[in-house]
Amino acid sequence: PGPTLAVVGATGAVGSVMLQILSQRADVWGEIRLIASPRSAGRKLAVRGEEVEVVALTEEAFAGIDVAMFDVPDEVAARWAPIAAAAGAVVVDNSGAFRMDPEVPLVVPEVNPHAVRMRPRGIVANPNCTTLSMIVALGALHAEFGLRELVVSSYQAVSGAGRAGVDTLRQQLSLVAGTELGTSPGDVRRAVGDNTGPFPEPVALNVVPWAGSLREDGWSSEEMKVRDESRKILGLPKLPVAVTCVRVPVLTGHSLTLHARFENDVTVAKAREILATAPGVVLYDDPEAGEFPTPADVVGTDPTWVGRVRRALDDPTALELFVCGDNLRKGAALNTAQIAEVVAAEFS
Ligand code: 2RA
Repeated sequence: PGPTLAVVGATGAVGSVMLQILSQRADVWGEIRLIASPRSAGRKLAVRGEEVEVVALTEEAFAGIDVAMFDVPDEVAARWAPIAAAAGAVVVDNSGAFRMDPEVPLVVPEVNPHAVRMRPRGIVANPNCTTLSMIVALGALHAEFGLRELVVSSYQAVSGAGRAGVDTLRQQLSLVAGTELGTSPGDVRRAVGDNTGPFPEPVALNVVPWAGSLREDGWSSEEMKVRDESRKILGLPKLPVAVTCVRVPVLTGHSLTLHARFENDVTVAKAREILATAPGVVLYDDPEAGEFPTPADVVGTDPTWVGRVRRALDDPTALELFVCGDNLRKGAALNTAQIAEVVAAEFS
């Protein structure tokens, strides 16, 4: 049998997608153990067509585990990932707790798979979903053209904020559907009430230029993550990156517009060739036919979708792109599973 795998946080929004992904991909695992908070212990969840009982998160739960995936809040990962690593597991962590630790590699298998092996703490980090929704396409272009500057705007789905984000949008939509709301200042806000869930403003019939928490000088934590993580994954520690993160009324599927400036002049033909052949990327770009990716069409799929590829009007070294991907799959569970599979290959 293959190495043993623990899924920590099996009952959460990403954990549920992880169980689907583990059931769909080529099975490289021996035992799969499902771990969650004591509250969820005893529940039975389906993985690989079998019902598996969830066990409580304790030190003993990691006995005999080779690889442990973590899909839990930052503070839970910060406490428990080192415990799992000390018990002998290689941890693949999807929280923000270790991503910028210099002793923890931040890995996207299509971009920097070799980094997996440099893990002195026994922990490998999975990037944030917003970074992940663009980085495979961007990494492919960087490998050919040499990235010099990046300007990003995100259009982030509510499931990035977990089950609470999804519940909030659904509830708000039910309050505004079929009304005349959205025609006078503040009418949507009054209709949905003060409880805006994990978002600072109503998200139904709206866009909210905010994700995460406040950092220095007015930047949001999400914006800093996109910048810091892109630099680390691409190995470009000084890359100039400007980011604005925006939440939109989409359930699942993060989209981003990119302005990427490269070392030399670029052509759209070459960029299209790269994107059409890069593993994990689908080029879907035919403006004459009105074809470009949208979150409603790409939700539930694995690739990074790219459309609207143009050369910048005023800079022959820059490209403009629209990218779109499932923030719960490639943006979280799928990339974690891919990293874990790279680690699993070390056991054979
Ligand atoms: C979000 N990126 O979309 C965050 C979650 N990791 O809110």
